[in-house]
Amino acid sequence: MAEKPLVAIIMGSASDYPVAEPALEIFRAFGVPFDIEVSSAHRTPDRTAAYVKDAEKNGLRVIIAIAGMAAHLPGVVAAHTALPVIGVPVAASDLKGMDALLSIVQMPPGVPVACMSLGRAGGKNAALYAVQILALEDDGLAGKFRDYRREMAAGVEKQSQGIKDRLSAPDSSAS
Ligand code: RP5
Repeated sequence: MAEKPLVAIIMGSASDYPVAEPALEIFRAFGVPFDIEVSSAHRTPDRTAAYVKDAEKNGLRVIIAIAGMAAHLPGVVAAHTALPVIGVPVAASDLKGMDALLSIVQMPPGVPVACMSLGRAGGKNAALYAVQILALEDDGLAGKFRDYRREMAAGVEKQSQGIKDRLSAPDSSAS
C-alpha cells in the first residue's frame, strides 16, 4: 500500500500545475509522500473546506496552496486548519502575479500563511520549506536536507570554477 501523504498540494486551478511541478520533484527526491488536488476557494468552496478540515485527521502535516489572481486559497485553507499553510503566488493575469503576491503575503493578523516566491521558484521553495518542517521530527529527512544543501553548495563552486576555466582558456576572447 502507498504511504499516507504527509503534505497536500492544493491548486486553485489545473492551470496552476506548472508551478506545482517543481514541488513534486522535490517531494519525490526526498521521498515525502504527498497528495495533490485541484480545489478552488471560490469555485468549489465546500469541497475545499471539507478536504482541509479533515487534513490533520488524515495524517497530513503541511499544506501547500498554489493560486493566482485574487489568490484567497491559501488564506481560506489556513482558516480551516491548524496545520502550517504555505502559499505560492502564481502569475495568472495582466498584473503578472502582483495580485496573488499581495493577496497571499498580506494576511491580516491571526491567521498566518507563509508566502513563497512567485511561480515555479515558489513551488520548489514551498516543498523545501515543507521538508524543513517535517525534518524537525524526522532525523532521516533532516540528514537528506543537509545533503541537499551540501550538493547545492558544491554545484555553485563547480559553476564558479567553470566560468574561471572558460575565461582562462586561450580562445576565451572569441566567445
Ligand atoms: C485562481 O485563478 C487559480 O489559482 C488560477 O491561478 C487563476 C485562474 O484560473 P483558471 O481560470 O485558469 O482556471 O483561482
